[in-house]
Amino acid sequence: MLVIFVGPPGTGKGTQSKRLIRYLDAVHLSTGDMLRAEIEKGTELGKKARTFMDQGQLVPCEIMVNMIATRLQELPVDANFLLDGFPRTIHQAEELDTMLGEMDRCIAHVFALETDRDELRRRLIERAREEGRPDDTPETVSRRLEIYDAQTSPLIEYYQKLSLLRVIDGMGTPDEVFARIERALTTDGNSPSSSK
Ligand code: B4P
Repeated sequence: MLVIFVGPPGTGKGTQSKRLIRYLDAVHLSTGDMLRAEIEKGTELGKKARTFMDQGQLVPCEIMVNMIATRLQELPVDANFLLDGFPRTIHQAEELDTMLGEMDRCIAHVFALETDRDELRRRLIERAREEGRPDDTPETVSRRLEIYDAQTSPLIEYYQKLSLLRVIDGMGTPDEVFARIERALTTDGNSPSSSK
């Protein structure tokens, strides 16, 4: 099974992904985590990505598509996997469709996590206080939300047209949000291990 999380920064994609990979026994592919690991290691890719991330910009698509393509090639053919933070543009979604077609895999669900803007800002400012992420400053958060609206939110309609979209209310505690995701999976008739 392949599951994708879409949503604005701070909506809980990473938080819910960690729960869902345990539930589905899936591999977690988080592009944000991959980029932060490259920055931590001081690679050329990390240095380049950092200049975009620190300003709240998306990292160029060719970098992200190559990164995901490499990871997908490394996965066992029948692995359940969860994409967290990819795709973030229509171009990335189309590239993903091509990659999956070549692998003879298809997307089972796209979960769109919806959260109020005030709550998103509150969570990210809180995370800035706790973790000191350089892209969580108030100015950068505003920029990231603008970029989400302009470049990522069109994915909602893209996946709606493909009948893959499941809208999940992202308000409430992480456990409450996860209970909604679990319900959406089970009401669809899919058990965690079905539909490769
Ligand atoms: P990501 O790492 O994907 O970061 P995110 O969108 O900020 O976080 P997420 O929605 O996962 O929030 P989280 O669960 O952590 O991306 C970072 C950057 O990498 C991007 O801005 C971009 O520059 C670059 N990038 C990544 N992928 C890319 C791509 N495909 N193309 C181009 N560029 C790309 O939650 C946030 C906080 O809220 C946490 O502190 C959490 O504890 C808290 N929280 C979560 N759920 C909560 C709840 N229900 N109640 C209270 N708090 C909650």
